[in-house]
Amino acid sequence: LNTRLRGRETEIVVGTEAPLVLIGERINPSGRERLSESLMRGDMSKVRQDALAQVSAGAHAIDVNVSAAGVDETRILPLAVTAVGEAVGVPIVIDTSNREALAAALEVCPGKPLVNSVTGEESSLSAVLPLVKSYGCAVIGLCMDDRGIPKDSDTRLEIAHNIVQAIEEEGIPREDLIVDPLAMTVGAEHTAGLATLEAVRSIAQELGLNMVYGGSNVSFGMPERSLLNRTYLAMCMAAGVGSVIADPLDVELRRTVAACDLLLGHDEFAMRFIQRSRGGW
Ligand code: THG
Repeated sequence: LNTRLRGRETEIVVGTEAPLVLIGERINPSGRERLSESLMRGDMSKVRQDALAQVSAGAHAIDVNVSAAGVDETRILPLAVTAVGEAVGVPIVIDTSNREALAAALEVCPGKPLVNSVTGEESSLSAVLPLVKSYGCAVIGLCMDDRGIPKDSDTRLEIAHNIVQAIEEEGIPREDLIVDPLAMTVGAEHTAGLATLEAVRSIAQELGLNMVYGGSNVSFGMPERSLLNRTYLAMCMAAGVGSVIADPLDVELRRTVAACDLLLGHDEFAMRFIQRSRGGW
């Protein structure tokens, strides 16, 4: 199963048999005061710079999230999406829970973007899926609904199943859904990593769907974040995750991705691993 995304210049494939797709997380004001301030002023220079830096480091797609107190998302998200589309040619991941902002961003977004995201709630499905259908894009389905984020993997699987049914009823092809099993921090609940990993395994086995997750979530509030993030990514890749929203400027993460791609048989003749090793990553 392959999910195709397109930017202004490049097309990428998310799939269980393909190398990991790294989606740059850095255009997100949470924890980034300077980005927040520039977004409040409607200044897109930092957004352009962050997009370029991430793609130069090896990001295959760019997540764009402008949600912060004092930012009018409906006005700013389309500006940010336009700025990223001009700065880089890779596919864009439109990260918002605001429907008006999503519609405005889709109107200006080049290529075939990934909508981040829809949940299993009826109100979310009925607002987001018609937009996904009419723009012909792909969508991330979060494994949560009106009951919140499930602690167990069975309920996550059940919600993923409900979302598949809803997208098929809407006439959206199955390959245009990427399921997010929802990674949570081990700082709040020490079994959170295990629960999400079990959800990854069962969604791969039972539904055979493509998956993505927030690669920095698992370490919120913890020391050694990079170590936790890259170790968890290796586990998730082995369990069948095809893409991650993470920090491409983290060189140790990039080394882990290259190693996992090779060890999982997704790097023929070890070409990319050897090339990157020679190039000093
Ligand atoms: N699933 C989906 N989308 C998502 C998430 C998810 N989008 C948002 C988030 N989770 C993924 N993105 C981030 C972006 C940044 C951080 C974590 C997740 C992060 N930032 C540092 C902080 O807040 O401390 C700041 C980094 C810096 O200063 O450079 O941790 O789960 N579908």
